[in-house]
Amino acid sequence: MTNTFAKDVLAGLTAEKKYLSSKYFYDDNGSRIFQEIMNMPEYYLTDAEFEILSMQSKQIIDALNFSQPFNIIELGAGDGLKTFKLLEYLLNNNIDFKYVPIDISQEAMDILTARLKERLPNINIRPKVGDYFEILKVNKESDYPSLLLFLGSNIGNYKQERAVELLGLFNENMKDGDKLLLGMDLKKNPISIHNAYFDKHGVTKRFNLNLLLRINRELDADFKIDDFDFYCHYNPDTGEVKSYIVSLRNQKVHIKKLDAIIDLGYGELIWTELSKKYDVPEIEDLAMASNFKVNHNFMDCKHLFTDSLWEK
Ligand code: AVJ
Repeated sequence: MTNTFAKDVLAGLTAEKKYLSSKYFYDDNGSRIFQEIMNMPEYYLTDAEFEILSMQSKQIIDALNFSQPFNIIELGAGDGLKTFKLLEYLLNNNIDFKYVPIDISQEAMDILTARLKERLPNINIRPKVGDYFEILKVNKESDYPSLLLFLGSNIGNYKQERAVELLGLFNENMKDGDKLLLGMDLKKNPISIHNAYFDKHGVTKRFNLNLLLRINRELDADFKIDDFDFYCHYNPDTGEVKSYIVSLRNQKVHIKKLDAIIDLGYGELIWTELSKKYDVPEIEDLAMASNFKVNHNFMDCKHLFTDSLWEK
C-alpha cells in the first residue's frame, strides 16, 4: 500500500503538470477532516442525500421490485451511517435482507458494525474489508437479488472514461435484475457549489494540505505547510470542481524515501481533486455508456442531489 502511495506520489510530483490523487486524502486525519466537511452547512451534499434516504426509502425499495430475501451491498461504506434511514425502514417493515458494507478500512467497518448493531439490533450485517471487485465477484453466485450502493457523490471523483470503466466493472459483477443506486451531485447555482468546496472556514484547505503532511510523515519529506495554499474553482460549463494545492514560493522539497527533490515554482499548482456535477441528460448518457438504464432519479426537495437508480 505505502509502495503504491510512494509510486503515485513520485509520478504525480515529477509530472509536467503536478497532481496527487484525492484517494490519498483519507488517512486517519483526513477521514476526520472529511467528517468536519460533512458537518459544515455549506457542504449541502450530505444533508441532501440524507433527506433522500430518509424521506423516500419506501419509494426506493418499491422501485427495486425485488423478491425477498435480498442483499444490499454498499461500496465504500465508511463509518458515516449514510444508509441508516434506509436500513431502519426495512427493519421496521419486516423486510428480509442482508446488509454487506464494504470498505478498505477495517477500523471504519468495525465502527459501523458496532453502531448499527446498537441502533438496529435485528440487522443481518456481514461487513467485508478489502478490494471492491474481489468481494463483488461473489455477488454473481448469490441466489438472491442485490442492490449495490455507491453513494455520497464518490463517482464524481472520476473522469468520464474512468467513471465508465468503474461502472462497467460494477455492471459485470451484477446479476440480471440487480440494481445500482448511485449518489450524484447535480448542477445548480454555481455559488452554492463554490461555497461548498471553497469554504470560508478553511476546512477544505486543511483537508487538501493534510495530504502534504501525510507525505511528510509516510515518505519522510519536508513540505512546509505555510508555504502552500489551497485553491479550487467550479466551471458551470463542464460541471467540474477542480481543487489544487498552490506553492506560494519558489521552493525545493526533499522526499527522502523517494530519493527525490521536487522543484516548485511560485504559484505552481498541484491538482488534487475532481468533483463532477451532473445534469439529468448527462446521467442518462453515463448510464448508457456503461450499459445501464436509468430507472428513476430520487432527488431531495431542492433538487441539489440525486440518488439515481440504475438497472442492467
Ligand atoms: C467524498 C469525494 C464525494 O468530492 O465532494 C469534499 C470529497 N472534497 N470536499 C466530494 C470532498 C472536498 C467529496 N467526495
